[in-house]
Amino acid sequence: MSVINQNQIGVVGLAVMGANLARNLASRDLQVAVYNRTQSKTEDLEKTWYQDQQDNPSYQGGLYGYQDLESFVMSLQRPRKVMILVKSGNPVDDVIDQLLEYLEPGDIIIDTGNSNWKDTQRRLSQLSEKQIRFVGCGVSGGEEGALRGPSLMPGGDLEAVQEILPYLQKIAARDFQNQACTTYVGSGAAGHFVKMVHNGIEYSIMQGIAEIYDLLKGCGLSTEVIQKHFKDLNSGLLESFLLEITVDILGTKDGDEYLVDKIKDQAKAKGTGGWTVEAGLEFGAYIPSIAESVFARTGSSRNQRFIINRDEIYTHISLNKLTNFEELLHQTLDGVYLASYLQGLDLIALANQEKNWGIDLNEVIRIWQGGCIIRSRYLEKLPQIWNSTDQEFTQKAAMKMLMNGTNTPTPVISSCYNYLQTIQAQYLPTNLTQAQRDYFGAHTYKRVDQEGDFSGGWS
Ligand code: 2AM
Repeated sequence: MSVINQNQIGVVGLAVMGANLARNLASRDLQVAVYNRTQSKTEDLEKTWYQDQQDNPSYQGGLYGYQDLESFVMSLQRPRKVMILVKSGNPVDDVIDQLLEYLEPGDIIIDTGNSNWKDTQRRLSQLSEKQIRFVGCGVSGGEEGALRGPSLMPGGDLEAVQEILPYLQKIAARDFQNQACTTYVGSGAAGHFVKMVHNGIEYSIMQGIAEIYDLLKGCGLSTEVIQKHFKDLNSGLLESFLLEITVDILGTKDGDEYLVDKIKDQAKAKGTGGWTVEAGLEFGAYIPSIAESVFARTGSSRNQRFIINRDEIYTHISLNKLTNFEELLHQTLDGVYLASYLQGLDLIALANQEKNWGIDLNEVIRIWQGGCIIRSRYLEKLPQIWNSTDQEFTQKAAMKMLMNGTNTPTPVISSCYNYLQTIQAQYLPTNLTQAQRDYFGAHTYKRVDQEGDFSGGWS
């Protein structure tokens, strides 16, 4: 295929995410050019698309593979729109450099990978010098989402985003009002920053779910019964993607046993959770359960030297002493979802304030309602909670009660509990901390009864 100036959008990088996004675009009647460094992937995708068309004769779009980058770029309508989906880090810069040989001023590069927001900021300014318009676009939903409808978080050059938004709207998931789960998130690195925080929230909720699973296992319940509990939990505000997949996972057998029981407990991470914690430190955001969830994965590779039989030292919740166990579980997980979302929103709000990205948090919450990993019914109620000033987070009582019944480690449930307690505390003991800092280092303190900075006065 070497038609010039014909395709509406191009995709570079055809591993599963890139291939699925390209298929999604083509299935929405768009003419899509595709290119991959290793040509066999381009050919595989062409075959898959051929099959897609056989299965869906109504498809009007096209997907065209190119063997070299030049003819790929030349095949695109101007201003050219090129999505790149390669490994984050140096490969993104490599591909951008290669594209620059053929792109012209006004063309648009959309980085749909999981790039670090600081790289996005750097690329924006480097590319604006060359009059190439750059969009850092967060994508959530995994492989299935990329194919059937992800949540798309584009940020950067406003006009460029407005030009690609009609395409993004076609391929995105739908929110609770059936609107596309995409919007102009904000200027600069807003898109990738919001995606990163999404992942931080995801880590925290996932670890919270794992801790509930651990508590239920500790009670001596079978996987079948635990699955039933998660089915019940997946209702009301907690109706969510992560609980849906947990139910599926807990129902999956490998031979006579459950597959989950055959999986090693060492959790891996690709880095976005850690980046969120770094950003929390940088912007002064209070995100304890996100931090705990990142360290819970690190901690799962604990030093085997110290291992002892946990069944001998852990105490468990006695189910027969609790009449309202299911309600306690529901309230506890509710507290985890709430605290995780609030921490993420707080971090975005602080970064937004400092960077002036112009992020509308209600829009962020809306575009997370469909397609993405942290989607849940909670997101319908979250704006009301986020914008309110007077309400008590009643989940705390259940969280406390559940944790009191056991000494199983619950880093995320505990930190969500502490988070909710802390943000609702009329006063904290940090007056003493300030006093100590001033006592040994003359770091000064503020007084409740007078304006200004004070030091000394110690006997
Ligand atoms: P490949 O198939 O040739 O390896 C995810 O790894 C995707 O990123 C793949 O499509 C991969 O191409 C692509 N990729 C990784 N590093 C790259 C680079 N330096 N240049 C171009 N594509 C790259």
